[in-house]
Amino acid sequence: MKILVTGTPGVGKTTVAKQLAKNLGYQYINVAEFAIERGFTLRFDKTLKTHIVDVEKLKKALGKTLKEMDKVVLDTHLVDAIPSDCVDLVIVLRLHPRELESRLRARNYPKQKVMENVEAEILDYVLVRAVKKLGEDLIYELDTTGKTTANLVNEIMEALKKGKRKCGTIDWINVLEREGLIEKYLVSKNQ
Ligand code: DAT
Repeated sequence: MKILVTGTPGVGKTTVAKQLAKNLGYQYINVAEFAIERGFTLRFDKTLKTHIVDVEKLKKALGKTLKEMDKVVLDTHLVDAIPSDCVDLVIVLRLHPRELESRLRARNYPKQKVMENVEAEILDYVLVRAVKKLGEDLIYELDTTGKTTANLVNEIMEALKKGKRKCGTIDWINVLEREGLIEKYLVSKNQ
């Protein structure tokens, strides 16, 4: 079984993926580290303080590595770098945009990077990429808001055991509208 844990940066992928791998006795691959260690980066974006990854090179190398592995948990927001025939289950972690914003601020991310990631979470960006690239049938989408890592890992183990899949159940736009927060996040800064 090969499990991908994905989601917008800051939702808790690394924390959950490491604990899940530990509980299952699986190997763990942090795809960002894998890419940097092998030099699959094109440049460093100083404004966003982030490495721009050569997705095609990374995908090829990951494909090779994953073919030789059986029990592994992978962690990345770069769904496009995952070869489609190489994973059996895709966990898409979601987080309330307000909580995501405060976590990314706490990480001292540049303001632009915080807002881009919060908008991506609101607009289901990673989920949509995962559906398109890997297929809805592999996806288990999980709202992490207010849940502990232990809770989340238990829920994933349960989904694994029962073969449960879940996709398209989270609608942040609706939630933000109800909470009166939609304009804070989605109204153009020029208005
Ligand atoms: P990601 O790998 O998606 O970027 P992370 O695992 O590095 O995310 O976690 C981002 C931050 O959030 C980090 O400071 C730890 C914290 N965090 C992770 N899971 C959490 C949880 N279930 N509840 C509260 N905080 C959590």
